[in-house]
Amino acid sequence: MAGLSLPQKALPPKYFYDAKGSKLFEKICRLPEYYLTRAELSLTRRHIASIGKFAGRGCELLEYGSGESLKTRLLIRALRPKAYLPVDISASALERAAAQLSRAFPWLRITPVAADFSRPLDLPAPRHPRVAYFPGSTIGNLTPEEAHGFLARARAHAGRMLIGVDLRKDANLLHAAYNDSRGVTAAFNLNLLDRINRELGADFELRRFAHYAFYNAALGRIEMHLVSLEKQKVRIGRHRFAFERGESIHTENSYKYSIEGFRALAANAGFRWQRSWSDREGLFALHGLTAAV
Ligand code: AVI
Repeated sequence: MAGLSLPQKALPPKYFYDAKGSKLFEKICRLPEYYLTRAELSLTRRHIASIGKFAGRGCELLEYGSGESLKTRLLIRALRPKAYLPVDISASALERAAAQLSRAFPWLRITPVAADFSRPLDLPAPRHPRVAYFPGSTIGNLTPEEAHGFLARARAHAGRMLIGVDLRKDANLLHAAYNDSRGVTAAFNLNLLDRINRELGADFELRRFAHYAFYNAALGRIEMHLVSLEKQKVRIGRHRFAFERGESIHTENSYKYSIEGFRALAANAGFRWQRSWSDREGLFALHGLTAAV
């Protein structure tokens, strides 16, 4: 309600991920235009030995996100962690991931934590050095201030961190990744309204809104919006919201960082940048950080 009452209506992107939204996101990751997942997977495969060396074998692996991905599996195989703690806001995604991973790695102690990692977390005390893993460039969905807060909190959870971040690049490539030809990203964006209808008793008509995504070069971010195609009123429970034709709800930012830009962000939050690994095309980076003393 607060977000929809702002002059520029806005909703936090973490609400995309109900069961349907999480499924749609998995579909996005397999789209030909969405290079992020493939680039991160290929850099992880390419550099797994040196990534493993940086993280250290026998650690506790804390992953922000549900982690059923191939990247997580590669890392688990390379690190042989003593424990694996996936943290995710979506209980359904967390359950699925934990079940699949315990089948693949029966020797692994898995402690799922259902929580919103954009807030302070209550984690079990570590028994071994803890390494935090935050793949997928999800940090890009936070504002730089939120990203600073997140990293500062993560510093208290783990002495080392592996963090996947999308690099700055040609705007056309970025544009295509967030405006895929099959309309999956549009469905992912619009599901937010459907979710509000289902869970909060609202009457958004999805055909009266359109997905809109563009690269804001000045701020180094993709912005996703839902644009009202006509002047209309929408009811959510007892509340009413008016939309002008062309007015939008800002639903997501996806910040892109140069290596230097990310290094500065990490340093301000108390992490020392040690090194980064990249895919052959230089699209995506995985950064290795250590907590500064
Ligand atoms: C999860 N996150 C990193 C994705 C991104 O690229 O910002 C979410 C997404 N939004 C549209 N497509 C994918």
